[in-house]
Amino acid sequence: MSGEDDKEVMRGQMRLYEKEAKGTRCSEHFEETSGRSLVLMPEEPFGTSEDPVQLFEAQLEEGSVGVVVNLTVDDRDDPATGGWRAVYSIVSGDPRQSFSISTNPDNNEGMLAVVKPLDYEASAFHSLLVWVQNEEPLQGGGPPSGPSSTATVQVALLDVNEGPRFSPDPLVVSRMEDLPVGSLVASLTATDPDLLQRQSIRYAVLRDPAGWLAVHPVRGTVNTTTALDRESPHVRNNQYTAVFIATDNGSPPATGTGSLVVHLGDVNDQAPSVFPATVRACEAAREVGLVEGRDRDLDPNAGPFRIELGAAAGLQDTWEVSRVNATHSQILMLQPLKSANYRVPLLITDSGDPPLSSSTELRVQVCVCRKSRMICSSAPSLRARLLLLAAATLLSWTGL
Ligand SMILES: [Ca+2]
Ligand SMILES: [Ca+2]
Ligand SMILES: [Ca+2]
Ligand SMILES: [Ca+2]
Repeated sequence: MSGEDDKEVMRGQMRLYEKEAKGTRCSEHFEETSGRSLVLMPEEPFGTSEDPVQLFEAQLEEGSVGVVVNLTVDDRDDPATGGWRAVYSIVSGDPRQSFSISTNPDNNEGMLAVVKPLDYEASAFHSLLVWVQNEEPLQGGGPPSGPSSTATVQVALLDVNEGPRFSPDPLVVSRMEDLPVGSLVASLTATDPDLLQRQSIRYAVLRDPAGWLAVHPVRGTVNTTTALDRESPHVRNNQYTAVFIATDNGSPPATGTGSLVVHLGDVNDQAPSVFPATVRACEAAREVGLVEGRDRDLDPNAGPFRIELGAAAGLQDTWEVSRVNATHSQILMLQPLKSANYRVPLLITDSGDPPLSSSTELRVQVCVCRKSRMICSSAPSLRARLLLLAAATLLSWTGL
C-alpha cells in the first residue's frame, strides 16, 4: 500500500485507498469496465476526513449481468483468520436488489455484481453506498461492529438497442370463419423501449402456418388474404395462432416477436357424411346395421342428423332407415334379399341454419349365413335399380 498512485481517502482504524483496477468480463454483452479498488487498512486511529467516502465508477451495458467492479482490501492481519476477512454489504442505492456484493475467498476482494438486468431507459445511473468491515472485531477494544469503512460506487449504464415489444402478447381476437377475404382481423401494437432514440418500427409475418394473413408494415393491421377455416388442421381448439415480428431502425436493427390468436367462430360450411361405408347382413336379417352421421362443424352445425333413403323410386319397398339417436340410425331390410352386394342411396342432413346435406351410397353386403360363418359375395355392388329387379325376381320365385 505504498505505491505512489495510492491515495489516502479516509482516516480511522481502517483507511480507504484507491488504485486502478480492471473489471471482469462476464458476458458477451459485457465489456471490460474500468473501476477502482477499495483498499481497507486496519488499526489506524480514526481522524477527521475531508472526504470520508471514496468514489468508484463502473460502466456496463443495460441488460447485462455479472461483476461490475472488484473492491480490494489490504489488511495486515493473518489471511487465515476471520480478522483478515472482509465482509461487504450494500447500504443504499439498490432498492430493487439489482446488485449483490460478495467476498472473493481467494483474495478478499469484494465483487460487486449486477444480478438483475438494469434498464437504461428507467435509470441510466446508479449510485451505491458500499460498506466493508472485518469479519471479526478488532482485538483489544475495537467498536462492536469491528473496523469498517464505506465507499460510493457509481454505475453508469450504456444504452443498448432493444427490440420492439408487442402489447398485449398474445393478442387474442374472435372472428367468424367466413370472414370475407381482405377483412381486418386485428391491429398489432409494438413499441420500442429505446424511447430516447425515437425509433420507427416495421411489422412482418413471421409464422402463418395456413398462409391466411398479411400485416401492414407500418400500421400493423392484420388482414385476411384468403378464407379462414375453423376446420383447418392448423386450428387447435378453435384457435389459430400466427406470429409476427417487429423490427426497429436501430444500428444494428433489433427485433421482437408477438403472437396473434384468432378464436374462430363456427359457420355451417361442412356437409355431414355417413359412416361406415359398408355394412354386412345375412339374407333373412331385418336389421342390417347401424350407420352414424359425422360432421366436422360444431353443434348445432353438426348433429342431430336426419338420415333418410335417397330419392330413387321404390327403395322404400326394400329398405328403411330408423332413427336410433341424434347421430345414429339403423338400416332395416324389409324383405329377404339374395346374397349379393347392394348399394343403398342415403341422404344425410345436419342441423345447421341453413342445413347442409350430402348424398352417399351405403354398400350393403347380403351374405349367406351358416352357423358362425358368413359367405359374402365379392361381386360388384348392385345399384338401386338392379336391386329392385332382384327383389321382384325373388318375390316371383318365392311365389309371394
Ligand atoms: Ca435501450
Ligand atoms: Ca430499439
Ligand atoms: Ca365450420
Ligand atoms: Ca355441418
